[in-house]
Amino acid sequence: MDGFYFFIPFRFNFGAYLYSAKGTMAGQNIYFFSDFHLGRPALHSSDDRQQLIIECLDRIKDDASKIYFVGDLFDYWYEYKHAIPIHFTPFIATLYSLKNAGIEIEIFTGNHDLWMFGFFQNHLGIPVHKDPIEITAFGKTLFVGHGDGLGPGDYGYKFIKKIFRNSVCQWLFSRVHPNAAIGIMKFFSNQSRKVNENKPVFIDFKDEWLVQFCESYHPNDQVDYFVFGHRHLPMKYKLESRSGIYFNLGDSLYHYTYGILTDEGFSLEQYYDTGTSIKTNI
Ligand SMILES: [Mn+2]
Repeated sequence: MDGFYFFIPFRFNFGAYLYSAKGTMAGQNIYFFSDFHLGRPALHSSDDRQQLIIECLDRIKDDASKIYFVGDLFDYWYEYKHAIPIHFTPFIATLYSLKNAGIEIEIFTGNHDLWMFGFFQNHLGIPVHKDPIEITAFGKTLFVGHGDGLGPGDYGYKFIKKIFRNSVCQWLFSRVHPNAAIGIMKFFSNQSRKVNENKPVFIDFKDEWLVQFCESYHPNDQVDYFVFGHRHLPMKYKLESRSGIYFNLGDSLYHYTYGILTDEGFSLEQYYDTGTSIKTNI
């Protein structure tokens, strides 16, 4: 037994030595991704994009303490009591290994994947947020959410969201066999290949609903960074009628961008060059 007690601290110390020797101390930084829309073909096929995302997560994991996935990870998602869509298995396996590597993960639902009923929480131990939250880290306050249904306009979607969140509608949909239900969702997702109409168009910051939401957000509430997805356009906008900066995380359809919070503040990065740039007023 003496040997046993001696062996455990020795292993821990040796492990710490190995980590510092490699220069890969446990990560501190907090990462934010949104709008993968897995299942939908865009600049690349969904499977190729899934692979690019997984490679990016593999590169950042050593300096990450936490990763927020800020909505629309899946172009379609429906989970049954005993079944989930199979097409995102590599990404879901990656979430599992990131969790096992000690990285905290939290997911927000988006307007495409709001039907998350417990799979991520119960089988992967990942909290799922359906509404925006405030985060405090590195002395900064962040207001983080997908961004759907915030600000003026978007009335059609705001109505649909009520139906989608209705438990009777969800119960009815659950009676449809997964081969049919997921098959139909996959079919419609693939339709976007024909039109390529989903590429977002930017006109002016003043016309951006999420900018308007941030500008009018409780002026006395301290928020340093507003962080949203949904718009599919990477943006950094210094607010004019209150303090704080609005960031949009962009997407992994056409921009391949993410946000990172370090002790130096929040910034947007691109992990795969598509020749696009971040829209900003600073
Ligand atoms: Mn989206």
